[in-house]
Amino acid sequence: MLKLVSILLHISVVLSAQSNVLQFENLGFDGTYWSVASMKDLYSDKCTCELDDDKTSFSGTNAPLNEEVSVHFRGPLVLNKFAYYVSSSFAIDGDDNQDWERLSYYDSSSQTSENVTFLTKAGKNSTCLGVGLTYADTDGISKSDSSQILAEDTLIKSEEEFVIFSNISCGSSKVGGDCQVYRDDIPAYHGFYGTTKMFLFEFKMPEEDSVEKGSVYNWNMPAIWLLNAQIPRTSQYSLNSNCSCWASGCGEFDIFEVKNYTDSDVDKLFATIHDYQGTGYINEGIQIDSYIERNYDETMKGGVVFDNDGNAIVFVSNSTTFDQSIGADDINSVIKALGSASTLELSSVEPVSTSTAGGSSASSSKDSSGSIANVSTWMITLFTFLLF
Ligand SMILES: *[C@@H]1O[C@H](CO)[C@@H](O)[C@H](O)[C@H]1NC(C)=O
Ligand SMILES: *[C@@H]1O[C@H](CO)[C@@H](O)[C@H](O)[C@H]1NC(C)=O
Ligand SMILES: *[C@@H]1O[C@H](CO)[C@@H](O)[C@H](O)[C@H]1NC(C)=O
Ligand SMILES: *[C@@H]1O[C@H](CO)[C@@H](O)[C@H](O)[C@H]1NC(C)=O
Ligand SMILES: *[C@@H]1O[C@H](CO)[C@@H](O)[C@H](O)[C@H]1NC(C)=O
Ligand SMILES: *[C@@H]1O[C@H](CO)[C@@H](O)[C@H](O)[C@H]1NC(C)=O
Ligand SMILES: CC(=O)N[C@H]1CO[C@H](CO)[C@@H](O)[C@@H]1O
Repeated sequence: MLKLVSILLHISVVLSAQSNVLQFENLGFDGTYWSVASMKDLYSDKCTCELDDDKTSFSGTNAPLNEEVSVHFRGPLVLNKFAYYVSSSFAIDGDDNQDWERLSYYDSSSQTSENVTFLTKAGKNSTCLGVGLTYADTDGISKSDSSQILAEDTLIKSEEEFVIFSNISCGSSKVGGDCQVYRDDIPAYHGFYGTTKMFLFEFKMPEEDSVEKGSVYNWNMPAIWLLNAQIPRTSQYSLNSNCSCWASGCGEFDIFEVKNYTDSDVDKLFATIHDYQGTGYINEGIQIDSYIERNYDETMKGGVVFDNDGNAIVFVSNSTTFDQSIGADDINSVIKALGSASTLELSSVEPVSTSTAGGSSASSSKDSSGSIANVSTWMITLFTFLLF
């Protein structure tokens, strides 16, 4: 018993460890989710959403996060640089790697932008979809009538958000269309495709000094995350789980997220996946228990690499570069130089007991304890620990 207690103590030390590399392994599984089929009466009390009768199936490496994703930012945050890359073949431990080619780019200081569209929640407020997306003005949060890029050093405050999509417009909104069904009063763009893709950021997450504590829910809790691009095009924050594919697990990947403003957590950036791989609890998701330190005063650089072996590697490194092309070996050595990663190997399946849980039941999972997922998380951490 004492031995168990001491092992558990060791685990809790490992659980709260600071790291510069957080790595999910075995990412991707065979599953299904429901896309939205229709949205009606957006601005009346009769507002309704319906999911497609046919499930959308996904499978393979990094699925469903191999689908197109949009990139989301919450303040307090300054985005200095953003870049999106693809590679035809890259594995973090592989030896047949191809270079990364940059397909999208934004640089605040030179006011350069390639293949990006900044959107924000400044549209009309629908009864069941919430506030719609519009083009973001140069401050990141006001409505613009056309695509703009953020002004140099734009600081968004707590709770404020903007999103980056590609500059490729969606075809018509319909089931089976290139962007599926989307809210018809938004500028709708494609997200960023790829099984093997990489997002790099240069950013600041300064202390909140202008919004009063307690006045907003996500006070002093900056974040950078990815959503299946269908989600924001229908509804990001609807309480009605039929208004987006999120609740049925089309995918969210939190790259750098402060999850609580308490003193012990406000400087910790966690990485979390929200889908049903190895968990039945979409709200909690699966989090790597180690964290990256939030640096208030310095510019941070880093990002996430999705490789073709099912690894998703979140890292911060001052050696991060944003060149048009980045050598496979260069990325590998940037990451390797950071020391050993805190890893979490995902289970290959969704739990049987919840595999039939669709959008409608998922919204009630918020209060569930998630104990099964946590036990396996602990065991994996324990194995990692004992191996050292
Ligand atoms: C999208 O971005 C690319 C790269 O910057 C550019 O060549 C292209 O003209 C842009 N397309 C549109 C529709 O803005
Ligand atoms: C949008 O409307 C809902 C009620 O339908 C309300 O609760 C919410 O505060 C509104 N949001 C904004 C930003 O006005
Ligand atoms: C813009 O990004 C999208 C990402 O989905 C990609 O398909 C497209 O090829 C990119 N455009 C250019 C000009 O690189
Ligand atoms: C979602 O749609 C299903 C099927 O039409 C329905 O049974 C369920 O009540 C809806 N859920 C919500 C939250 O409206
Ligand atoms: C932060 O932690 C406190 C205390 O544990 C809790 O009451 C609060 O709900 C948490 N806030 C968030 C946003 O999770
Ligand atoms: C990056 O550089 C800054 C400023 O020199 C430093 O404070 C920070 O610790 C460095 N970050 C990493 C991950 O090495
Ligand atoms: C009861 C409990 O400890 N739940 C935790 C399980 O793990 C998730 C992350 O994987 C946490 O968010 C839950 O709080």
